[in-house]
Amino acid sequence: MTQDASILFSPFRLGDIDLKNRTVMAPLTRNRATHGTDAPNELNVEYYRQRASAGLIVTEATQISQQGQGYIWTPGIYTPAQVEGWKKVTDAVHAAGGKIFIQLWHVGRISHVSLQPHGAAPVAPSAIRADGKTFIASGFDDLSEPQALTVEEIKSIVGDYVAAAENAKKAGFDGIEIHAANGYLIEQFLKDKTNHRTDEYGGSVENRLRFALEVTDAILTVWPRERVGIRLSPVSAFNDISDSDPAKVYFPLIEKLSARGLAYIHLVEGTAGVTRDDPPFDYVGLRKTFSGAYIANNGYTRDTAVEALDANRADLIAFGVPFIANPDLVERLRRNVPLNTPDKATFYGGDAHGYTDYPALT
Ligand code: 8OZ
Repeated sequence: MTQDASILFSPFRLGDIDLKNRTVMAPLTRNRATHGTDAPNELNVEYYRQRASAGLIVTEATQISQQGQGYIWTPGIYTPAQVEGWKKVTDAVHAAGGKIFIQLWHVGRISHVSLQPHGAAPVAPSAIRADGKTFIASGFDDLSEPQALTVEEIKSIVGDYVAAAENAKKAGFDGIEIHAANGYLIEQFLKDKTNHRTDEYGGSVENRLRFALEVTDAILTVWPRERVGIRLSPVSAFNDISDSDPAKVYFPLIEKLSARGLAYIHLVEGTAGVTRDDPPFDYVGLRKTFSGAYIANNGYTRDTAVEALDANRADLIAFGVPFIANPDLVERLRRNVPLNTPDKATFYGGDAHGYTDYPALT
């Protein structure tokens, strides 16, 4: 039986941008920026150019400062060389008819002293070490013990987001995705396992939302609301994080983001690559609470994507791993033909192998 999948290939107006189809290339960390400068290079240009048939590309998570970095060879957007590198990426994607948002990232406690300015401790809402490892020059090592941010330091990080947002404009991006998911800094403020503060940034839900909303409002001083989205993962356990009552945090957050008129919320449903429905969460309710578009992510296939769009549970579907292995994913989904097999060994770091050499259909 052939399913009518046409909805997946139908156009969609996101904010004030016309997307040519309902697929989104999810943000994917690949650790292939230029060693030493963390600037995008010609290989990265080719990788994104190959994938420009997505309705929207969201770039790999991109640090707003050196302090915001947690893994080696991830790109930044805080130096002129990085802006120049990204400009080549956006030019290539636009020339190929695509649209591209940059995902702005601060890892908070998910980092290592060897990646931090002057070997300092990583920063976090509270001085609680994450149980986990990161990828540094010498291989995998334990995440470092973070130091709790002062209020002054929090304000300074908000300033780093503004500078990064301005750089993103110079680099020619179509918009910004705020990375507030997967256990990184913004989520560390949102969730109570990682936020034990007793000042205005911790304790009550209102206080735990404060940092996310300050970052959002700061970015909205640089970009129009139609060009700003946010990625969230209410129940994700990735990076040793949890909240005792996620609905109590995420419904008020979405109400506030909706009032600001953001273009979209991008939901990691469940824990990326692990589970979609454990624990359960009312994503449909969240979608109804929000005025803008809803991008669904995590383990969608052609069939489940079409099903979610047909049932009006999502406006757009973000595919991650399938876009790693299939530069022409959209065409393969359209023709309903087999996908290339992803090679996990080449996901993080390395060269063109497993990056730009996955074959397209002929
Ligand atoms: C996998 C490896 C490193 C980083 C995320 C930025 O989960 C990431 C990431 C994923 O959002």
